[in-house]
Amino acid sequence: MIKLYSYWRSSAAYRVRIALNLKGLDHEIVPVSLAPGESEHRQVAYRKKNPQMLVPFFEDGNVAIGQSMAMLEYLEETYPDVKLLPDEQPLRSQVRAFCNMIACDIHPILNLRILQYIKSEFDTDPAAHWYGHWIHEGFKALEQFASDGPFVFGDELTLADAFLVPQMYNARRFEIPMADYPKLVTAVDHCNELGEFLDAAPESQSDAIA
Ligand SMILES: N[C@@H](CCC(=O)N[C@@H](CS)C(=O)NCC(=O)O)C(=O)O
Repeated sequence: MIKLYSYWRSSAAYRVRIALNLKGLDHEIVPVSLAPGESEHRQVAYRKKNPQMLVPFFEDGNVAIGQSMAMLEYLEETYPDVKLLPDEQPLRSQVRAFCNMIACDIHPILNLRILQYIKSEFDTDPAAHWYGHWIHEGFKALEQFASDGPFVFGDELTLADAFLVPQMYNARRFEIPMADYPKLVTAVDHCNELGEFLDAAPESQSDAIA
């Protein structure tokens, strides 16, 4: 049985939850709290599994993998019945590039530990200003690569949608206006009508805090 160590509001875990649902794979979600005061991801039991002390973490029998992109590629190669990467080039690489814009260039600098570090070292709460700046920088570029819908890459649901939905969930949580990104909003709103996305949403998780 596949196990995904996850936190309800972790957007990296949210990507993998979406892919597991889209591929229709049986799995167990194991909650790991990132909440201040709990920080289970820093405790010995979890640190032994993932020395990077980040969620998600993934197990499939004897296979253990950190890093959401690596998990998604493992799922794609091991369970190819439902494909989330197009077969044909250059589309396959364009989908990967879109995912990497989020995974490598937007998400890492908005992560909890980065916001906490800036707050403690510079005595300022960066959440609204810093977050908004980097979301707009990233989303302006993503918008240029998105199709008119229904999904990021047209009619084909791909990993690009699984990366975009969680990142926009976070942006909306910080009340960052999305009016300049109509193509991204179209894709996200369309995805959010599908059961696989709704079941993966933070509010649908057993560890969600109302
Ligand atoms: N590149 C990693 C990023 C993982 C990551 O940043 N996870 C965040 C939650 S979305 C986390 O565990 N943060 C804990 C912290 O910042 O202390 C991946 O894609 O899996």
